[in-house]
Amino acid sequence: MTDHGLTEEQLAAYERDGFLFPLPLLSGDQAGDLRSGIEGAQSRARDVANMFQYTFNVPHLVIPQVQELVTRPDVLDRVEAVMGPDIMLWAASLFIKEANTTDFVSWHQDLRYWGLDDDAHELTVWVAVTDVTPENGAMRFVPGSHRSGLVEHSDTFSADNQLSRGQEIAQTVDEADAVTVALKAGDVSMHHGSLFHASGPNTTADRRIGLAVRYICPEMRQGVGSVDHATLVRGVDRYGHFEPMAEPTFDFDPFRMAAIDRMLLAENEFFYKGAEDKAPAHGRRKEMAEPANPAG
Ligand SMILES: O=C(O)CCC(=O)C(=O)O
Repeated sequence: MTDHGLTEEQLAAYERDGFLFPLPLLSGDQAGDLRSGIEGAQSRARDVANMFQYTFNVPHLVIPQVQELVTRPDVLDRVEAVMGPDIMLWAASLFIKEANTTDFVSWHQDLRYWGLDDDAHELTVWVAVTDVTPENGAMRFVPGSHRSGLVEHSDTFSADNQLSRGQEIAQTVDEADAVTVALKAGDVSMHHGSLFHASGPNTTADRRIGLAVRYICPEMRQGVGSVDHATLVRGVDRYGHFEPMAEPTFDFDPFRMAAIDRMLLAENEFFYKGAEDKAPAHGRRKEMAEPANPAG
């Protein structure tokens, strides 16, 4: 074990493949508490005008339980093993595949539409809030594809694609090489921002819930948008390239909402560059359908 939470072998595997899984984080009971916390917040959000989308797009900024999770020392130790001691939280989002639905995520590279200038200094920790299986829409990763650089994507804006632009890699992806990221509830995977990855629909009777958390190093810059937001969660920011965001003190803290709205609208500049007419009013990802029974 390095003194930062990954073994030398794990670190070498991450560098070689562009991902790592499964890594244990929460017990089954703790994952169950997290699921209840998220679903409880989503139920409360349904009673407040326009709040539902925030639980998908910025769960860490509206649900204190999620904020606590994404700043846990044992999560940051693993991020530090890859990226070094200075870490900023750039974004988090919930990817929920409702039971028996066709929603999917096409083959893509995360960094394609994020405007960030350098792919060596960003990674995702993806937390399995429920069990994740090939049947309920587990991610698939192509080992080593993070070394391709950023490749061309085409936008489909397909209704059941969960990505903001329905973007998909424009070249053939060799799916035969892909690895299925099955995880127990409470486990995490880590992946590089240039990794080719995708996920299929949920053909089971329960929801699949994943929390994707994006960390960057302070030296990164926003190269497309005029302003970007990220909050120092460990170490020192010697650059000041990003505006910080305040932690929520309680669910949907109204004093925080105006700042969140400004951030989401600013993000449209890079998420929707070249497709400005498709940018949603609340920014970032497209509007997600509310489940008929969010707790079920
Ligand atoms: O949760 C999923 O199915 C896809 C998530 C994803 O593409 C990501 O976290 O980068």
